[in-house]
Amino acid sequence: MSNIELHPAKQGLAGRLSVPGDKSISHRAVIFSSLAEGTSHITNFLTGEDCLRTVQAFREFGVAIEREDKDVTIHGKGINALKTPTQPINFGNSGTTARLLSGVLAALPHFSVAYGDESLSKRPMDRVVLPLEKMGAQITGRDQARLLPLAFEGCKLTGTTIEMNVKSAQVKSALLLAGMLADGETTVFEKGITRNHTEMLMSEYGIDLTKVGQRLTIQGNQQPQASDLRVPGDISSAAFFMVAAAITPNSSIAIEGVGLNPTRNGIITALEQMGADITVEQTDSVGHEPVGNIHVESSSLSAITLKGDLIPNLIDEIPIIALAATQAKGQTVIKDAHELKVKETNRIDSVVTNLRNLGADIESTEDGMVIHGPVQLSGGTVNSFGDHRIGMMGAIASYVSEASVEVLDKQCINISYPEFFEHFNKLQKKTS
Ligand code: SPQ
Repeated sequence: MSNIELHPAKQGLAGRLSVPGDKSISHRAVIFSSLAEGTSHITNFLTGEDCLRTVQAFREFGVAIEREDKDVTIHGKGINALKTPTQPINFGNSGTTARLLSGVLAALPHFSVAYGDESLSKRPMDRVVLPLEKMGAQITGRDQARLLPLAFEGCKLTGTTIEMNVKSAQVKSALLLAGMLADGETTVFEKGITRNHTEMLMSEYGIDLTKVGQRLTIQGNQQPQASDLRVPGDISSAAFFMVAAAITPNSSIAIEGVGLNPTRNGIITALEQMGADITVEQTDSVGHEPVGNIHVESSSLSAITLKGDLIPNLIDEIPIIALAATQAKGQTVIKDAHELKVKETNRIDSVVTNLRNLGADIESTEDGMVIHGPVQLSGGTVNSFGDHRIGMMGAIASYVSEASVEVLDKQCINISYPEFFEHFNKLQKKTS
């Protein structure tokens, strides 16, 4: 385990940066390109460990994938050319690989076995296994297939109608992928709006999908066609430095080329509601994804209440929003966020424990947390518990703490943001 000691940013933050490619889109681009017919080129691919798990999974199915840093070339030969993996597939720490590929593995005519690391082995898989079983999937696994490892018999699925009981883009995506490979028609009723990158990419790769309100319908036996794609910067990574600039005095930063998909931009809404000095300018679109630049200055923040439909739109940003709330005036309430309990860690517990250790006034609730601010954080130790977003929250807290912050197990940040510490150092103004 490697730790790092980080010091307050006494002079403030300044500069411009481009955050790495979007994690959700990078996973999905590999999935569609690997199932496609033809050669696909993906640029600005996220080289974080999670996305490399998805790459490795398709290599086990015999797909030829070349990678040179952030450029990935995938030589798809179509669904029928995939080969049966000869060994168990390691999904590592990646919930997205585990959930989305369950939809694919269940529907392909191949036997496969998948497992994950200690954290992923605790995360619920029944949310995908049960609806896939309704389509005829044959999946066995630990604790009645509630947990990894799972074994997929691999058989032809039959489309059906599924009403989702959890607001989850991973479950929706698993079912749409299974539906694309099944016989007949699959209809998925979403419980609420969640990130829609799977739907956007289906259209890029030539897959027909219809969406009417919360109802998604896909015809089976569709073969994706190769496509070239540039992955936008990840707004979930940008969020750490957006909050950093807002809470650190004497700061002004710009983050360029960030994906601004309306199902992912809740962090912008939250910071605007808190009164942050933030400007967003859309410059481009890649495929169906809007992209732009975000400029943030030091701000005087006020408390807010976050709840309901906004929660899925900023679910991965809640740790860093909680840090922002420690610097905001008043009582911030975050509710309807039970899903935080089944992430890489229980993120209600890991956020509250760590921010409290740094001196924050924060309590957990059954479905979120309550934070009183502003509080001068003292510094101390942040245990990432192996969760990348908790590690990054701790690192950003050091900018505004009185003394240094030691982040334990810093290498977990490579899961989603390999350049994090490079950017972290680059933005700090040096003493003149
Ligand atoms: O892949 P993983 O480990 O589940 O990653 C996380 C993250 O913080 O990076 C969650 F822990 O993001 C999920 C996100 O919470 C990525 C995701 C996706 O790409 O579809 C969707 C969200 O999960 P869910 O369960 O709400 O669909």
